[in-house]
Amino acid sequence: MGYTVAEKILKEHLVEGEFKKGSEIGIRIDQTLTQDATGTMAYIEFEAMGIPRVRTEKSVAYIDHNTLQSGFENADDHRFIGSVAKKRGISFSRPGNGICHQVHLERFGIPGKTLIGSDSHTPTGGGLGMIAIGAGGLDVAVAMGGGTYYITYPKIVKVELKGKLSPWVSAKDVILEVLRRMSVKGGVGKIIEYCGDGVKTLSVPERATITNMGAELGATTSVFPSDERTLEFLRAQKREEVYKEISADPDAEYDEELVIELDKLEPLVACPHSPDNVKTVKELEGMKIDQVCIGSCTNSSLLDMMKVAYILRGKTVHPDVSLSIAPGSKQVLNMLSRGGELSDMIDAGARLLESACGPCIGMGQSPNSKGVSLRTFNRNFLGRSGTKDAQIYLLSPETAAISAITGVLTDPRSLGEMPQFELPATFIINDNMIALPASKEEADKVEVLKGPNIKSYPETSPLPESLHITCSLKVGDNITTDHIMPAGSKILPLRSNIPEISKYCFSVVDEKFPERALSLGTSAIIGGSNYGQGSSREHAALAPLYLGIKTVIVKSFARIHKANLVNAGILPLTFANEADYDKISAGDELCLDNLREAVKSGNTVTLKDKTSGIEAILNIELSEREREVILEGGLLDYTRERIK
Ligand code: MIC
Ligand code: SF4
Repeated sequence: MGYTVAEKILKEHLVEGEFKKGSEIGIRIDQTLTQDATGTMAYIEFEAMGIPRVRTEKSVAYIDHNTLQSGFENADDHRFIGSVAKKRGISFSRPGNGICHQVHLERFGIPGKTLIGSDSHTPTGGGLGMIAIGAGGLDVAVAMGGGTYYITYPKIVKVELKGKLSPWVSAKDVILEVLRRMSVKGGVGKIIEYCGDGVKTLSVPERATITNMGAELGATTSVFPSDERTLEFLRAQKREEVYKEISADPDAEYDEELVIELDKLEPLVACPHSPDNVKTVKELEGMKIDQVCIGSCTNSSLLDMMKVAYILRGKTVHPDVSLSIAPGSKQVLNMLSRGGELSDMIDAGARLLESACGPCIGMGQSPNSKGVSLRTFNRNFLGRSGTKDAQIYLLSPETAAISAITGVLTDPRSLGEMPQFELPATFIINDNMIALPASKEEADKVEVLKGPNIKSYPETSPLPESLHITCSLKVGDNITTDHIMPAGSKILPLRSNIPEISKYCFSVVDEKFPERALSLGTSAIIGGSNYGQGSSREHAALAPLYLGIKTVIVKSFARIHKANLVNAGILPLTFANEADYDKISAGDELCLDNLREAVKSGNTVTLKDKTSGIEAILNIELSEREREVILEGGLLDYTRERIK
């Protein structure tokens, strides 16, 4: 039997376990990336492990999320990360150099390599034929120390792309179509692998848009083959020496199949408040809009920006609309400047933002009350923009740009004939904003600079024999990490300070939760299905840990969040019978007896609800290794004992 692209790369990196769907495998990690909002915690954890220097082939620390610097906190974090990077052998992409995924694709990604990043959109690297996976900061810290990374051996979904996109229909529409068909839960436990004759019609940045937003499917990752288009991109980046062809064997077997006829696709839009709530632009055409934001790690490549500039050329942004544009990297910005496209944007009245995440993570540009905002981003969760009653629509740069001119949602196909947009044969290569680490000899002299807002990792404790606790919160289905631990300009600067950031835990759902949980001492959360979807932020586990949450009992979990709970030593449990969810209420007294024994060797544990009198069977869906981690009180304690 032949292998798929994903299987080939995983096989080459396999260090533990066997290729059996659903079982845990351990893989060797070649590269890591961090961004600043998750990075400080990852480096606090790395420092706590006591390893002098990273053991990966390449580790890069990016600054791109927290760049508003409205107080000292962000600048202190940047300095902290920069100093750890210098000391520990990590390249440091300075603020202004661009969004981690865009820069990594341009400058560091290598076909056939494995990458984990403390950001859920790390699968962007799949556009280059990498196995690139989003993970919690602690997993990344362990991988930096040379430790193995564990995943459940995924199912592989074949997405066959046929034909060629019609004019003004773009890569964003491809992934919106996949989301429409598979939903935000459809990718859990799966790798999405693209193939078919349509693949060669897409350049690497277009492929990267598709793999990037595969994160919204809940997928482990997404991957494209590495072919002549990959070589063309690497050559333009003056990195052709890292090229390696990788394609699926003709007799490779897949677990599921999906066919997308590119010619038949039309411009699509994801409506509030979920990336899978997809409609055609035609269905909503004419909707009045207040804001357009172009950028983010999904759609900020040079190709995207060239199309936007073309559409804006000689026009003026509609008087009722605010248009902001954030090119994805210094390289993109510089190319736009050299090619004159930047001037088209400025002339049209675009508000230029720095090359960073910005409005995507609620750092500025919050829409007006009840505002309708069109964004080329990947997430439109409730409140993420910073305006709770705003309506956020996700779409392609082409649809965004034309709508900014007309003031209403507009189908870009109304632009008529489309010119050929070609990537340049060479990009401007200038890595002067990537600070290299100190040599081994010099590293000792480098001081790690910690600001006053940088606090230590919360206290953990081994799993007790039994838990007699109160249910401090009950929530419904599809709870995102933006519900659990919101971001935005007020809260994001607190990412290095768990006691402070915990005050906002679940604040969009129930402002009283942190106070209540703290006064209870220890407690449990009950949730519905796909609990913890979205970001990789381990703060969505560390804040509950600090607030005394011992277990989270839900219908089902999203992958990264479940791993983060285990890493934090919080026991994730699922209802054997989903109907039991309805029988438990917030405030109920819950008992889990003989818990250590059950976690050690059982698949279930019985929950007794002393308030309602019911009993419910809960599944313990953990690997051997995860069981040990939980019993010991979390991955930090577990790793300290083992990695030396
Ligand atoms: C996001 O898009 O939600 C983020 C901000 O990039 C997160 C990471 C974070 O919360 O810092 C992600 O996607 O993992
Ligand atoms: Fe940054 Fe947004 Fe991408 Fe997250 S999704 S990495 S916040 S640009």
